[in-house]
Amino acid sequence: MKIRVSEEVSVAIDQHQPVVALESTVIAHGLPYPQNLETALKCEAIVRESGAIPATIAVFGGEFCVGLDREQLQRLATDKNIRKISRRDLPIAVANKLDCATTVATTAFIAYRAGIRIFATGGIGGVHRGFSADVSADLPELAQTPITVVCSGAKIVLDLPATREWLETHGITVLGWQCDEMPAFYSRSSGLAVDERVDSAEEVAAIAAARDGLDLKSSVLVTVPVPGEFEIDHEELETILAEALKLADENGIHGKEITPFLLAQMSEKSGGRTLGANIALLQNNARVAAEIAACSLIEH
Ligand code: PSU
Ligand code: MN
Repeated sequence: MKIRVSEEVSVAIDQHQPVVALESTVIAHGLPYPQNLETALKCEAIVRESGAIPATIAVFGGEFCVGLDREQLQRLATDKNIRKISRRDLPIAVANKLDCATTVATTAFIAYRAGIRIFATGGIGGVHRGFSADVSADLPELAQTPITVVCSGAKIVLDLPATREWLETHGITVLGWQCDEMPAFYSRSSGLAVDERVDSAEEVAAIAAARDGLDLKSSVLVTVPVPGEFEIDHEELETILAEALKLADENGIHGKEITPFLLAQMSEKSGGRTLGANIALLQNNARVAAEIAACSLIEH
């Protein structure tokens, strides 16, 4: 498999410096312009300030790219023809030389094969509400990729209890970053337990190292609550989400369009507060991931 790794990221990987992978679907399809570009740049800057090298991942002309330049980030943020790809789309993207944004599934796939072991995102995909046959390919990818994924749980538009059960059944270790409950994306609690609370990056690094020692192939999911000042009350959110779900149903929106549609609707209906929460949690997760990356290398 050919992966185009930027000079900076390539050197960092070779020299065993801490590297954090970042995804691109959130840029192309998860946030509006210009906040998407600003957030992508800010997350990279935060990773650097926290002592690691950022490696944003996308596909250009069918080539897997790890570590993007400003022009590539700009294209992801503005070009309406960027395709959102999951695992099933990988052969199409390569054969047809497409320009694509990578989801959690495909970012994890490429990051792992490039030699990166830590990845930060906002919220993973999961089991959808109402139509439980719609299960994001993020979940099986996490079950078969031994990396550490830092997120704020699964996106609130999903069936969180069903998603939590799926993670358990498939052996994905769910850690709570300084919390005892799995966060619910825009809200800090979900009522769903994590497998273990962790209070430091060292604890996460030790658990991931033990996973490798056991030759387990599943991800360690580090779930980090949205910073308190950006949290959105759960009940208020459910009201907004119910309206958005109804609208999606009326408009026949499904498949890979559903998540971006619901995120945009909620932002509109909350006067931009869900967008603010999403940006805050993305930045915070990038910081936590960089801290974990920095001490993971000492562990090895
Ligand atoms: N985190 C965010 N916003 C996003 C995503 C994550 O804060 O838009 C993206 C991720 O790329 C994730 C995808 O893989 O949403 C899930 O999409 P789906 O439900 O169609 O599998
Ligand atoms: Mn789906």
